[in-house]
Amino acid sequence: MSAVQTLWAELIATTLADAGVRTCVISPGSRSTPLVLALARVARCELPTIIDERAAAFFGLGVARATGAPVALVCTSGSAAAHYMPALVEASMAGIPLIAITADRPPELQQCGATQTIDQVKLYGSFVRGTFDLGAPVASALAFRAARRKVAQAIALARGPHPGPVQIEVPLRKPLEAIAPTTEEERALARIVAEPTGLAAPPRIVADSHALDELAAAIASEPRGVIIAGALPVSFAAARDALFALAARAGYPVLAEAGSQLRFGPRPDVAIDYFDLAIAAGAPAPRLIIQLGAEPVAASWSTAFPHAQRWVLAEYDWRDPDSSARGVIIGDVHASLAALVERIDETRDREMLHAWRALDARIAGSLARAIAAHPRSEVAAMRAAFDALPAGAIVQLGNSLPIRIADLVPGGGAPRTVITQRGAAGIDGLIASAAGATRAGAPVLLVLGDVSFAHDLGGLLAAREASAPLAIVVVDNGGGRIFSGLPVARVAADATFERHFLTSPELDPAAVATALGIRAVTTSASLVGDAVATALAARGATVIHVPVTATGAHDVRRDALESLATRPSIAVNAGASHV
Ligand SMILES: Cc1ncc(C[n+]2csc(CCOP(=O)(O)OP(=O)(O)O)c2C)c(N)n1
Ligand SMILES: [Mg+2]
Repeated sequence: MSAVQTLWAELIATTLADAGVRTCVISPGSRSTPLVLALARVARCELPTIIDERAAAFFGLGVARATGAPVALVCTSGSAAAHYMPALVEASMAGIPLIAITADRPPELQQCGATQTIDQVKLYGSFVRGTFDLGAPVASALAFRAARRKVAQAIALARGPHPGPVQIEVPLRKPLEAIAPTTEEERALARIVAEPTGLAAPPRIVADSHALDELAAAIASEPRGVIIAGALPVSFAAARDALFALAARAGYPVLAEAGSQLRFGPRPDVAIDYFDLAIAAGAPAPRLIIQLGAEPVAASWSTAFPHAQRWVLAEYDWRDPDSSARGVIIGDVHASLAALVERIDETRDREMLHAWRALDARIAGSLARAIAAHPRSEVAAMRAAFDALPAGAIVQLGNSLPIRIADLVPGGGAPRTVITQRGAAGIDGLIASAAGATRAGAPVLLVLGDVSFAHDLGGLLAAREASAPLAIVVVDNGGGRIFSGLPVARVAADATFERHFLTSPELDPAAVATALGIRAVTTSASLVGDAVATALAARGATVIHVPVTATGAHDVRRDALESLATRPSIAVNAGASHV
């Protein structure tokens, strides 16, 4: 029996490691046996192992998102590979380098009714940057070098310039178990396996300097501007100084969401903490907007400032949901910001910045009062959880209300890495991906809703692979309460709304976690801080179930705005917004 396939698998394992893959998430199966044995033998990657491929892929997504490094996934043939899809969709939309390695039956077992055999080539359609089909192992030097080149090429493509997932399709034959080289031909192939992988650094897109000149000129002639930042990758923290320097020079308020990596940590006095409420309360309208990151989640944003000239800075993709941008400047955003700082002078007109900041300060007061009046709301729970974070902890925010409510936590303070899932904005895979984020080496706090928790029960098994403390705070408001703020809540019959939209899972998260051997506690919004502090000091995962009121998030927002409106000075700002 030949050792060619064993060497082929070893070549794949060494190339992954040479090209910067440090984590390879394994799901069990037979067809992938040569790959798994080779990865274990080569021992250059961590090999977290997760039964459910869907959770495995979300786990890998979390590792890649938190570390910025490419992460591989290995599964067997058949429907196993299809379970990677949701995480690959998110990875595609959010630009996360995931390498889906799908083991397959060889060509002679395709299209003949062989078991566990489906058409896997290009299974992920347009959601991968590319598919690299290695073909069945061939005992030739060229075939071996081509396989190494394809793996390296796949990883380079996943890393940039438009990062995202790729598929490596690996047909394998029985016997699948490892065989040692014995012939001279096999020893020659083994020497090829031992060769180093050629360097393949992904290229970087640099913005067009004329476009930056034009934007700089627009900023220089417009003192009434704002910078708005939606969700941005963890690596964007490196661009903070450049962004704040630009804002300070231009005199533009910075409206930064929690997921932008700009909201927490030291920052100059251009930051606006509560811009959603500020807009709703009639903040002065900017005439120029610089927009970065994912589309903002703030309720007031989508209809705000339709007449402003809007410029988008984006790493590699077109981001203009309104199809109204004056300019979309694609390229390394950090470099673009630094280039803009150099191109503009310090403005003396800070009228608008002062107006926004004055309004923001008043909102801080009214919000504090509204939260005090609703101590069992999601907002109170979120603030308490943030207050308990140890230095260096990572926060992951679930979609729906948690990501919105995090914007009601005061900004500044200690720097925080905030992970969000805003590529496709799904409520799926949040537990598994937060467990993956622990592989960055810091404790992770995940805050998610009760429906989102129910959606990822399989992720609780993946949470066993957490390598740092993981606190999973389930904000239980009895269903998907984001829908209560949508028009459907008013037009649908109560029973229809409850059954088809609210979908309260009616389960006890602590009991579910306990059944799976995960530590769990149920506590109140006011005491959640203690539970978070304890969980983030302990090994492994803890589920923290926090029952809150059903309408708290909406109550706090409404009360904060109402108490603002009763103050006379708001009229000044409201008037100014129509200038
Ligand atoms: C995978 C996926 N399925 C469905 C949705 C639609 N969706 C958005 S929010 C939501 C309800 C979330 O409820 P919960 O997690 O309890 O958060 P809450 O609204 O109460 O804050 C649903 C079903 C989605 N975004 N992603
Ligand atoms: Mg809920």
